[in-house]
Amino acid sequence: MQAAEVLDFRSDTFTRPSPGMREAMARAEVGDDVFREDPTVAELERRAAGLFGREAALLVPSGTMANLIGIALHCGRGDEVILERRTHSFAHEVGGAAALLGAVFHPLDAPSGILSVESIRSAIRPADVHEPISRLVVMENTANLCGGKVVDLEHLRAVGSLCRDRGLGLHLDGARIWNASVASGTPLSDYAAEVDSLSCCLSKGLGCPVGSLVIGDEPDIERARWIRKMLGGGMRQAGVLAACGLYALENHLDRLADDHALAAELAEGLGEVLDERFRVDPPQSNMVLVHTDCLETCERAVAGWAALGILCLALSDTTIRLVTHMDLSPDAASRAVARLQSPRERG
Ligand code: TLP
Repeated sequence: MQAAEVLDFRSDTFTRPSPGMREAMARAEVGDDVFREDPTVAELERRAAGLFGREAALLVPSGTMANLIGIALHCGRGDEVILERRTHSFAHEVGGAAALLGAVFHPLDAPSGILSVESIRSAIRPADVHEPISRLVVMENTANLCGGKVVDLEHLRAVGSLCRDRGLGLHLDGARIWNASVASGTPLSDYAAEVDSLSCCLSKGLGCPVGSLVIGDEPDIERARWIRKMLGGGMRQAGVLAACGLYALENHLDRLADDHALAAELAEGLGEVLDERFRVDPPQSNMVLVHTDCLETCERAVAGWAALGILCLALSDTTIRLVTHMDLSPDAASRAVARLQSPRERG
């Protein structure tokens, strides 16, 4: 008997380069990108800057480095970064901005995971010799740890306007800005117009093996190039990676709508088969959050589902995240739900 296919909902970071992408890598023209001699990297950076309607872009190895650079563009030692507690830069980037830049995090709790303009306004410090200087707001779109929520353009615009009025920078962690754009129909350039700097990842829903971009005005991106080198992120024949990015922008962007539809189908199915210990959030993009009544239910569900070949991650003691992506088959949601149908198997 054939083993059941593993349905890997842990993250869209688990996607592997497709055959077409591997061919693009093999064909890529390359050079030493630290010397700015890699034509494929240059093309990707030009293409991305154009897509976002900004002056320049820089390819970096990871979303973590892209955000660190974004923060470094605005903050020196002792400068404060206002962000929601579940923002990736605060929650999942190893405290890098504090450790490496000396920036101070000022995390706020927003019930929805998305900071209101009012909460940012009241978090901005007065000019007082006792207090750190509020320098930067970091927003995330989609907001990962609260279930891939889409920040709408009007809200980002209002935050941007507050930041400009009060002299703060605004950095957008757009690791999944592609998903936000496809889900909301908002052009990437409309989001990018509201922020000083933006990071985005090629290595998540777009299916690339490696790569993120920092996007913004030319002088900032020129500084970003120096910071990248300082962090050890200058890459040599990175055209093989940039070729993946170019391929993904051409072939994998619009199809994110399929991932969103799969997430919606999965959420609906889970809502039907899981019992009252579970509550399923309706997804806004490619993530489904399942809230459980206690730690034990959560742990038993993650382990029990894994035994059924359904892989997912616990985001907290009581929250499970399932992420849809291009390496799942179109029937992955119905197959997962079918496997969970027997009460004994639910965890
Ligand atoms: N997120 C990963 C994990 O680290 C949680 C995931 O599986 O979702 N910003 C956001 C919003 C992210 O979700 C991630 C990765 C990053 C930045 C960091 O990107 P990488 O992993 O390339 O450093």
